[in-house]
Amino acid sequence: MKVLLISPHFVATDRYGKKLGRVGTSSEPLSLAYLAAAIREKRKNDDVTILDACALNYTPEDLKDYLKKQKWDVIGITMLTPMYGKTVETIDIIREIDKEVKILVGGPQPTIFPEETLKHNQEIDFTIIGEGETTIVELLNELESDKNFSKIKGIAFRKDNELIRTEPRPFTENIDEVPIPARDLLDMSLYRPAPTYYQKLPSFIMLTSRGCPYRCVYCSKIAGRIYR
Ligand code: B12
Ligand code: SF4
Repeated sequence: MKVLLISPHFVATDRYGKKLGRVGTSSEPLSLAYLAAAIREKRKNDDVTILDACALNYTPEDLKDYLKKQKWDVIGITMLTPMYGKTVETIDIIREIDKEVKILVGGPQPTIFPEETLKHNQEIDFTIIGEGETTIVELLNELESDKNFSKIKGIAFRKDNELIRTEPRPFTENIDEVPIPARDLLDMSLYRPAPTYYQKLPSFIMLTSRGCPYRCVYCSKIAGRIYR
């Protein structure tokens, strides 16, 4: 299968405003790099690509041109709540060009609001709840075979106009089992931390744990309460 993973055009000025945007960090989309690595490890015949529309500063026209160049079977998008508008814009562009491609959306926003995200966006086929490495592999397997999506843990989808939410996906207990993010699919020269955070480039983000036991009220706690 040809799988495209997109990080929407949600740039530093969208996050920090015009003045601070110039010094805002630009970091690799770790979520997508983890997913790509899992797909490559478990589904050796797939062709997986990451499009970081944010780091590449893609306008809607650039995205259209990119999507017109080849046909994809599945497009996965990562979505934080503040990038809701940019994600919907991305989905609309995809659908304008390809009515058939399966669209999956994962990340904090669909993890917190899986049914609502589907309900308000008819073009999304699946929302992914929680960690995606195993879920995306199982979903690709099922899209290619029986299409019995109800058995896949950690997703929501539409069936006969009804919204179905499957059993929760347990967190990966031993995160050493998660493959190293596929940074080779990204142009790492595009990324840099905030100015006072580095001495030399290139730089990359390394995640050494998942989960947190604390209870800060503003935190989405999407990686669970257990420190792994
Ligand atoms: C490290 C981190 C950062 C780093 C690096 C982020 C990066 N490059 O990936 C920095 C400091 C740059 C950062 C910036 C921001 N962050 Co931040 N960040 C985190 C943190 C601590 C870990 C994220 C992470 O890398 N996790 C590891 C990866 C593997 O997990 P993941 O991203 O969740 O992806 C997994 C699943 O969600 C799922 N998934 C994700 N996308 C997709 C897509 C598909 C198709 C599928 C199938 C699955 C899937 O599968 C992935 C693999 O398991 C989280 C808190 C947390 N504990 O999760 C906050 C968090 C994600 N950040 C948050 C926010 C708000 C931001 C900013 C918007 C802040 C700002 N105002 O600028 C920016 C946005 C930057 C951007 N464009 O992504 C919020 C999001 C809240 C929300 N409701 O959306 C979080 C949840 C913290 C919080 N407040 O609760 N962040
Ligand atoms: S903000 Fe979230 S991840 Fe950070 S210490 Fe608080 S509860 Fe833990």
